[in-house]
Amino acid sequence: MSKKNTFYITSPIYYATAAPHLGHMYTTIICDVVARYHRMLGHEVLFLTGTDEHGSKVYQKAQEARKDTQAFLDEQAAKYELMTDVLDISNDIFMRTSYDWHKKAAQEFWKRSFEHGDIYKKKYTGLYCVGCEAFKTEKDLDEKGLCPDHKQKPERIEEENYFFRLSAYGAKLKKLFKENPEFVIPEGKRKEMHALIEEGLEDVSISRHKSKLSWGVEVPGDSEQVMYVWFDALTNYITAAGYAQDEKKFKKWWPADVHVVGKEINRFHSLLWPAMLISAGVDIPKQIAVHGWITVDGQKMSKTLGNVLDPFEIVKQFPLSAVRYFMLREIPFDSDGVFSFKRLGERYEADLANGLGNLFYRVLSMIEKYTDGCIPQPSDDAVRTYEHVWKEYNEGFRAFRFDRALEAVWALLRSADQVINEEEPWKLADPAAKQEVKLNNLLYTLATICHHAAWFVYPFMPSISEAMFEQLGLNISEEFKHDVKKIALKPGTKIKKGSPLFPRLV
Ligand code: ME8
Repeated sequence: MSKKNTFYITSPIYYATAAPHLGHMYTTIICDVVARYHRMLGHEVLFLTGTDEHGSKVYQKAQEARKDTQAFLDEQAAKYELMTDVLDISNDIFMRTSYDWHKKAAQEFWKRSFEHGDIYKKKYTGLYCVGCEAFKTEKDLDEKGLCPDHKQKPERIEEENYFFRLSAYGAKLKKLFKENPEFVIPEGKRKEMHALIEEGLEDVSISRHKSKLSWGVEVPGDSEQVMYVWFDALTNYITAAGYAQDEKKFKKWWPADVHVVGKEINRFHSLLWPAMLISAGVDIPKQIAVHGWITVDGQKMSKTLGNVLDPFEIVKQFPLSAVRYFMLREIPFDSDGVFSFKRLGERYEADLANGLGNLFYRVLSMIEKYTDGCIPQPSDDAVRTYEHVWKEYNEGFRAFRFDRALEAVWALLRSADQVINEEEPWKLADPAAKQEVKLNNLLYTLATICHHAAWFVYPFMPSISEAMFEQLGLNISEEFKHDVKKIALKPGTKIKKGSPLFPRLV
């Protein structure tokens, strides 16, 4: 974590070729959860998402749609922006690479790398997969000569292009990986990148002749060429932070704390991007966090394959909070995973309605009934800070293992259910039992667990967390002014029990 108390997180910027799908939703939710976690801890956060609006794929799609390219992009980008609203995404910036200020900054960056001697021109013949927006070698293709991810035959391209001297950065990247073992997480993904460095890196083509592709950022000093889409797209992360426009802002936010990406674009972020930055004399980001794929029948869900689920439809069928929770609880960050409505329904019932929702409702009902709707005064000095849970929760976040962070919280919730079953507060509440002190201590403990749970679930389910604070008689924005280590419920606080957090689905 940054010592500056700031935290800059980015999602990939998505190709504005078609409407967003579940894969984009997944990454964007992950970033939102991390951004909200840091804000909850009192850090100042910059969270970037957006759209990638250059390159062959975008251009071809606009042509197919028989639309003016920019008008087509405006329509597509609007869908991604709408996704951020519908999913309650708290991004600070929605970046579009067709913005003029981005183009200027990308050109400035190119010049720095050019001046450093890392950009040169040469004649080239290669196989280009439009789906990946990347050149392929024969060994990257399957037995039928198709790109294994997109099931498409790459185009043979022959032209004179600018190249970036990636081959010169093997030793520097090796050093970077050695000195920063967590530069790429999880470890398996770091090892894959390390193996590529060991195999030897080749220079990469970073421009296209305008006669072949005109839709891109013009190469400075050469009006016949446009930048290769990845060169332009990667620089969005610095331009959004103020590069070449606002020194003060840039100093505040850069280097980014983490770029979150899917595994198919790991190599662009973990190898090409750091090399480009070193070349241009800019600091490299602190971490690349690489997640697995949501698959359908064992294949990546993708626009090109056409096997996609629509985020807007999903949240019509299930409450948004449940979907956000489910995706991060069900699919471990480092694995591929399947999205199934059946599993979502099961987790809704078990973890949310019967788990968190039921416990919360039970505890507040008992406080209403036995202590006049006020948080009771405990008589003991039992420790109720749940440090062990916070530790596992924080470790889960550090490793991007949200499933583990949530499991630690749900273990706490289960322990609360168990205490209720063992101590039977309804018996303690019988005046004849003369157990008022014990009852107050128990209810205070249970309320405190609910209070901590409201914090814990905030990044995942912000509106549920807000409702929990409110029903506990608190206010979320006042709460978040407190240091998380010192949170405590004030005895005497009047609760405001409301309707169940997770109503039964019909
Ligand atoms: O690659 N499972 O854009 P893109 C999980 N513009 N995540 C998935 C997914 C799936 N099935 N499908 C997509 C690009 N994603 C470039 C990025 S960044 C400078 C430029 C998510 O529209 C995942 O994060 O193809 C993946 O890396 C990203 O969407 C790719 O989106």
